[in-house]
Amino acid sequence: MDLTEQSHRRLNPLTDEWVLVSPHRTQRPWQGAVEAVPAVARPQYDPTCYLCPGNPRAGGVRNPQYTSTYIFENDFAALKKDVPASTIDVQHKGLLVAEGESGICRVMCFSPRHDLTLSSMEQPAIEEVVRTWTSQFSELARTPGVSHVQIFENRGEMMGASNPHPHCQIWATKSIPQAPARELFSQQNYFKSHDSCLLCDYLKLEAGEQKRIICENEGFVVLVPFWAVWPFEVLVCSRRHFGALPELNGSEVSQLAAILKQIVSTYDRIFEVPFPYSMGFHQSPTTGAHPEWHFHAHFYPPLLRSATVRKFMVGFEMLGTPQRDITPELAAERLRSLVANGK
Ligand code: H2U
Ligand code: ZN
Repeated sequence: MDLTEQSHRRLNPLTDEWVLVSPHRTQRPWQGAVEAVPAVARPQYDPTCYLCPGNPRAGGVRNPQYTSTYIFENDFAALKKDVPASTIDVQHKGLLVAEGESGICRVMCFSPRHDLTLSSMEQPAIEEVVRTWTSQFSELARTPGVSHVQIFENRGEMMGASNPHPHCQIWATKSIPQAPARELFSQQNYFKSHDSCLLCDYLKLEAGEQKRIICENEGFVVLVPFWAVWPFEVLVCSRRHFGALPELNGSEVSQLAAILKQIVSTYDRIFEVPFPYSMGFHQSPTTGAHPEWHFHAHFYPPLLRSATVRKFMVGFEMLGTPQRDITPELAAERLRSLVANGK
């Protein structure tokens, strides 16, 4: 079988899900939706922005004149702290089941500057972002009733970001959400059966093959995973085996900041626009011991052919299995060429 020409499916060993790859299909004509190209120039301060320093938020609270990162409890939190942990199973048939889910939702501004992004921020400022993520993770991990902390960023209107001010969200939950729960299951099984870590072993294979690696530094590797679903999806993996941000050493804080800036800047060069994406860290659950868990981040960007044509997860993707045309190897080649050119 030729993975560069023939249709095939690939297994994601982290989630135990399959992706259909159709390399021969990239030439098909496109007459579908064209998304608007987002405006580029933004002011350093926007008086109407609810995240800028000194401005009132939608809930009425006024932001302080913050000068670095800034955290607040989400005014429209999806999860509340005081929810009873009870389970309902209507008529006990296992068909109408519900469970109380409590949690904490915070918003974190990366910078007081309205016009910056992770790609345009200076290295020391991004290191401060990494340190704030770390202290938030530690604090929430210690909070009773929290089993998992999800840090994620929606960037760009296309990904549903409500505001261009550089920010992310942090949701701490009582239960482990679905995506990390699947990864936990796979990593635990692999750890038990191989007596080694799934992602450590995977990184070794990728280091040998090289063709999916985009950029790397002493602490981290960025690659298009063999099983990537989104056209330019990447996985950021620590080289060292550890589970969560508080285990980063001083140089790894700088290396993580540097690699994040590098991958986001590379993304911005693909179509010469601020590249939309949803990204997030997958870290070990905050209860119990997790020797199997390997710290990583996923970037899921929707763009496919140009700044205006996005990949839709519809039809067969919704009803069957996710599908991609451009191979992960070709996507990696394209991204890699932009890292090299763009320095
Ligand atoms: P997103 O851009 O990823 O949607 O994140 C912005 C979050 O900010 C969103 O969850 C919250 C929204 O509820 N928010 C506030 O907490 N206060 C506000 O004044 C507006 C938006
Ligand atoms: Zn702002």
